[in-house]
Amino acid sequence: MPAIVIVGAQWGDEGKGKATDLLGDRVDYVVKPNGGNNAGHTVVVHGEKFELKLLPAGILSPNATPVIGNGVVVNLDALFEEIDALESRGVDTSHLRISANAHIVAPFHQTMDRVTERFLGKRAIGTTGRGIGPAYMDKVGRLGIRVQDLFDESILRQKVEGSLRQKNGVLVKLYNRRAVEVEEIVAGLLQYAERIRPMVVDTTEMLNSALDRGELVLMEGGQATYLDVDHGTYPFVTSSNPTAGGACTGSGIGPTRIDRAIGIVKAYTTRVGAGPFPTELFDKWGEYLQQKGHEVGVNTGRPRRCGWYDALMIRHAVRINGFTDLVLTKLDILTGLDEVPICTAYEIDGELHRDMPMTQTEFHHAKPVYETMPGWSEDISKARTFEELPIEAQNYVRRLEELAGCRISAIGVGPDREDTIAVH
Ligand code: 2SA
Ligand code: GDP
Ligand code: MG
Repeated sequence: MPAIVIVGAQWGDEGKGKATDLLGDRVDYVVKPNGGNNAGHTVVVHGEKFELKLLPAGILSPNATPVIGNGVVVNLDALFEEIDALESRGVDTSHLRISANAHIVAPFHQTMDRVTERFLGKRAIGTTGRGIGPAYMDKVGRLGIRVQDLFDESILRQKVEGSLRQKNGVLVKLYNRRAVEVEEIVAGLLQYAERIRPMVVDTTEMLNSALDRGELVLMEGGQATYLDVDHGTYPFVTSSNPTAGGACTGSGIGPTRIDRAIGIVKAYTTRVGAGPFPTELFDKWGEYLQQKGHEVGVNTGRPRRCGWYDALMIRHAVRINGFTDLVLTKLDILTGLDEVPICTAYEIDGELHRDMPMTQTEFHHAKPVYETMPGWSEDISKARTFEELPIEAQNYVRRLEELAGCRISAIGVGPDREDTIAVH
């Protein structure tokens, strides 16, 4: 059996957690390949709501092994807080496995994240403040601390010293902060060493052996295509590669073993944090989507910016990720609109563009050009087949499919596991 990748096709919060949870019963492993506790997935299982941050949504599927891959950055306080909270609700987390090569987000990464954002002022990225960027900077800068370093105190101390030498200079001189003590950090990290030890394995070996045995591995990308540090709206992005290719490096599964790449697409668009957003709405319709869609950040509680569906972004995401199919979520939120606008082109400095522009400057100047489709008013939340949808909703989905150049294989009509239409 092959591997499957799930990727957000917009700016995140498309409902990847629900899609993963839905497939969870049919897969043997659910791997998180990138990101950290900046993610936020809300999964509703038979009316019970779970909010996951660092852990893969697969933690809720008793038959699947959840895995934190090598590409993830792990905040140990956040990890155990989340594990304890789930255990107290009766969720068994004992099957969680963590890559020895995953990097650690130390408290000083969080400090660096927050002071950098403050320093940037109006140019701030609007990060989640979880230290994700600075942890990835240390990884790429070869100053990072890895999970395996928790088992070698002398190496851990050397690494913390190395990382802090550089950071304390910046913190003290540039930001007028007190220096961070090496021993305080080392002690803080070491307190988790014995608790994490049984969970730490060579995850790449474990996953590839599972694939050899014919088992099914699902990779659950964090964040989304337009938050990708290479393909997103740079610099308003996260510091990892949430696109399908990133799932390979973040898990150690080669591209030839992946058989399906599923793009998760919301029936409209949302974004948290700063950065360009051509279809953003500042009128009552933005407010309507925000309220009706409950568009609030799972992690930080920030209201999400809302706008209409952007077909150019999705078509480009289909290409970058090589999507085999799309899951369209939150179609139910559009119920009750007389007309549903779809952005099918941009006007940029007086010129019409039917594809994503090459530069960020152009994207910042892009004004959406809409076509409108007739809306529907019937409640669709109980629909379980495509044919049960009102004809206007069917036409909207078909039009999105045509514009994306990729088939829509499932449609979300509500937050619960069951509120899904499989399209045949
Ligand atoms: P960071 O913290 O360095 O990754 O922030 C950089 C940008 O990436 C965005 N980002 C996100 N966007 C949407 N959802 C995310 N997760 C949470 C959720 C967000 C929350 O699922 O609701 O609770 O606010 C997420 N994580 C990172 C971020 O907004 C910056 O634009
Ligand atoms: P993720 O980060 O991509 O996993 O998405 P989030 O969990 O941050 O945000 C998606 C939100 O939409 C969650 O609150 C889900 O419960 C909810 N959701 C997912 N699919 C649907 C759907 O089809 N309809 C409705 N109404 N809500 C949905
Ligand atoms: Mg989310």
